[in-house]
Amino acid sequence: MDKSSPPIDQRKPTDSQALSAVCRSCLHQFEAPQVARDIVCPNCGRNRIVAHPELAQLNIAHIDCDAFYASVEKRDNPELASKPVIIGGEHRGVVSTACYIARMNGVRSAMPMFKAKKLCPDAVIIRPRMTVYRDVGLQIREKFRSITPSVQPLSIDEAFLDLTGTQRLHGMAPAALLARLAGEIEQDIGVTVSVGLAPNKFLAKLASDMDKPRGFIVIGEADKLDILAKLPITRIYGIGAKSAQRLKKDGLTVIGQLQDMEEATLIRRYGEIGQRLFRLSRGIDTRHVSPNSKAKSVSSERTLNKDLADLPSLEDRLWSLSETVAADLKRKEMAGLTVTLKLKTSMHRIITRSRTLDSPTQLAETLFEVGSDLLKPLVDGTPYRLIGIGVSHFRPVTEADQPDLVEPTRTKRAQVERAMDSLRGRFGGSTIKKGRSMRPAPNPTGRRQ
Ligand code: TTP
Ligand code: MG
Repeated sequence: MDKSSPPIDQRKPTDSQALSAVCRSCLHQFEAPQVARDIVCPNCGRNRIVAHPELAQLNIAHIDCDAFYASVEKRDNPELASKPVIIGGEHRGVVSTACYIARMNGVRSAMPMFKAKKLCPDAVIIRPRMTVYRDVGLQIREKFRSITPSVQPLSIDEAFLDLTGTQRLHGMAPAALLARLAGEIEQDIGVTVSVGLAPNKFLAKLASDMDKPRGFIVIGEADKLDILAKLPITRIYGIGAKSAQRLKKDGLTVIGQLQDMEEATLIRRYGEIGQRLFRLSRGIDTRHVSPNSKAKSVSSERTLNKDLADLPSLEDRLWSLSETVAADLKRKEMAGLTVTLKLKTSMHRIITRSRTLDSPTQLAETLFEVGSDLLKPLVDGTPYRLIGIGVSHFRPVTEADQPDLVEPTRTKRAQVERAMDSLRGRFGGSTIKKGRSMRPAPNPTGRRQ
C-alpha cells in the first residue's frame, strides 16, 4: 500500500456520511442523508440523481458524446432510432462506431466490417459524413465553453472542463451545471453525452466512461482507490495492448496490484512508465486542463534556404519536421489519424496531400513514412520553397501505434523510437539521435537538424 499517501486517500464513504445530491432532471440540489442507491428527488420525484459526499469539492469534468457518429445519424434520420446502426466502411472496411443497440450484439469500433455484419446482420451501415460530425462537434464544444473558458478538447466528441470558480459565476455547483449542460446538448443539438466529475483529469475520463450512454459518474478522493483497484491495467492511459502484455507476463492485470507495489520497484522494472503506473494507480494526476492546447492539428513546416526539387533533400527536411511534430504530439499526449504533407512551389502555389491511417500515430517514423509516400509523386522537377507535415483527427493516445502484424518492421521501428524517447526522457534532449538521423546523409548537402 502507498504509505506516503495523505490520510484522505484512505477514507471511504461510510453509510452515515451525508451526500450532496443534484437531480439531473430538475437540477434541484439537496442533501441526501446517507449512501443509498435509489435516491428520489424531493422536488420532482424522479430518480436521475447524482450524489456523492465530495460533490461540492470536485471541479474537473470530462464529457464524451455517446456513440457520436451514430448518434448524429440517428438525429438526422429518426427512422433509425430503434435500429442497430454501424458507421464505417471507409478505411478498408473497419467500424468507426456503432450505436448502443448494435453494441449489444458485440459490434465495436475498429472491428472489421465483415465481422460486425456477421454479429449484427440487421444493422444499417452508413458511411461517415465527416463534415457533418465536425460541425456538430464544434457546436458541442461551444456549449462546453458556455459554462467555462477552461475547455481542453481531446477529440471531435470529448473534452476536459475545469469548473473551478464557476459556482460564483453561474450560481450553481459544478455538478448541477454539468447536468444542465448535458440536458441542453441533448435538447438543442440532439446528441447525448456522458459526464465524469472528479478531482483530476485521469479520474474524470475514467468516470465519464463508466455509465455510458447518458451517464454521470462522480469519483472522489475517498473512493478513488477502491474504484481503481478493480479496473484492468489497460484503463491507465498509455498502456496499450503491448505494454499490457508485458505487465501480464509479470502477473499484473488489475490496477489494485499496482497499488500494492512500491514506487521504487515499479520504476526499476518499467522505467518512466513505472512511475506513471505508480501515480495513476493511486489516482494521482497533476496535469492541468489546458484550454490552449492545439486540438485540431499539430504541424511543423519550414521555408527552405534555397528551393529544392530532389527527393533526398526534401526527405531530409521531412525527417526533421516529422521528429518535431512527433515530439510535440508526445509532449501533448496526442495521436492523430490523418497525416498531411504541405508543399509550396517556388511560384507560391500551395499543395497539400493527406492520408488517413488505420490507427492513430504519434511516431516520427510513421509520419515520415506516410509523408514520404505522399511526397514521391510530387517530385517531378518542380522546385519547392517550403515543406511541412501535420497530423489531425486526434484519437485517444491509448490507441496509438499498436503493434502492426501486417508490417512488423514498422512495429520494430516504433519500438526503437519509443526506446529512444525513454532514453531522452532520462538523459535529456538532443544528445540522443534516432536511427534515421544516424544513417549516412542521402545527399552531400543533407544536414540533419
Ligand atoms: P469515441 O468517443 O471513442 O466513441 P463513440 O463516441 O462512438 O462511443 P462512446 O459512447 O463509447 O464514446 O469516438 C468518437 C468518434 O470517433 C466515434 O463516434 C467514431 C470515431 N472513431 C473512429 O472513427 N474510429 C475509432 O476506432 C474510434 C474509437 C472512434
Ligand atoms: Mg464518444
